[in-house]
Amino acid sequence: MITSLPLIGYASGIAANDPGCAQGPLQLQHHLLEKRLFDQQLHSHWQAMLVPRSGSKENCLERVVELNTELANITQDLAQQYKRFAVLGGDHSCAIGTWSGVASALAKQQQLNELGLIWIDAHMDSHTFETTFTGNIHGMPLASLLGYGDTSLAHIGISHPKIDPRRLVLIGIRSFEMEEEKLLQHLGVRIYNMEEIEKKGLDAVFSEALAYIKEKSVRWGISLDLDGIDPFDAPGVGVPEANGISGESLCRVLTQLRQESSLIGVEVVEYNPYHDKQQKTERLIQKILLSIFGV
Ligand SMILES: [Mn+2]
Repeated sequence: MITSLPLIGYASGIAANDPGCAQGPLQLQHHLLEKRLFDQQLHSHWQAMLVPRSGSKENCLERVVELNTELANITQDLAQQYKRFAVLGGDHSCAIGTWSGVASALAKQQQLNELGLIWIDAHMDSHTFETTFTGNIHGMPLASLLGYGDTSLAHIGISHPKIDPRRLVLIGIRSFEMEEEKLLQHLGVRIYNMEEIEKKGLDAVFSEALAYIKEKSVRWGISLDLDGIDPFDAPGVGVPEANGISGESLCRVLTQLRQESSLIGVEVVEYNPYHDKQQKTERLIQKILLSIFGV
């Protein structure tokens, strides 16, 4: 039987400063991403396209919670059925829903705390409302998943922290605030910043990170913020940061995941088509999905 990869669009930018990324998954759908993948022998289908309720800045938190509760229900269902998935964003607040759903599924199978996560990003996304400078929730998903910050975010799905800090690695980091670093260092999270990647090479870093995650977790996932990639290769993001991971190298290391049966799912986020150049980022997203899920 041919299995088809469920694509879940998170068409929201309300948790970002630049809301243009809401258009990201809609653009991918409009440009027939699933057909392009099919041409390369990857079967996929749009399982859902999540759109936030309209509202104001004042009820943003409420709307982000609603949308992520919806997303968590979907990923919980898929994880329970051992179906791999790809969430396509939209701003990175979706990580709260994606991995809360998966953590809830694992909790039902007595595997709470067993979820591993590889987080590829230029930023640490580990602010809370107490530490944030911007108030943007897309800078907070990792703190929420670790059980910190606003409880309406941290308690989506189950009230327990979703990620054990010992089962988390960050790759590509190069822009963060002291408060975020302090939290992650205090928790003992393994962080591969760009300096280390430049020194050791992405292949070595990724292999090491993968081995670390696999050793400690029964099942695990990937959260890929496109701004982790160099803006030359992925210009279509809201918060570009110079000197990132090369798009080609990333696709190369991601092919390692094809054989990994314990990979639960992937999210690829922050695609902002308004900043894209010659559809570079759009094509890269397609290549990323093929690298991970292709034949
Ligand atoms: Mn991010």
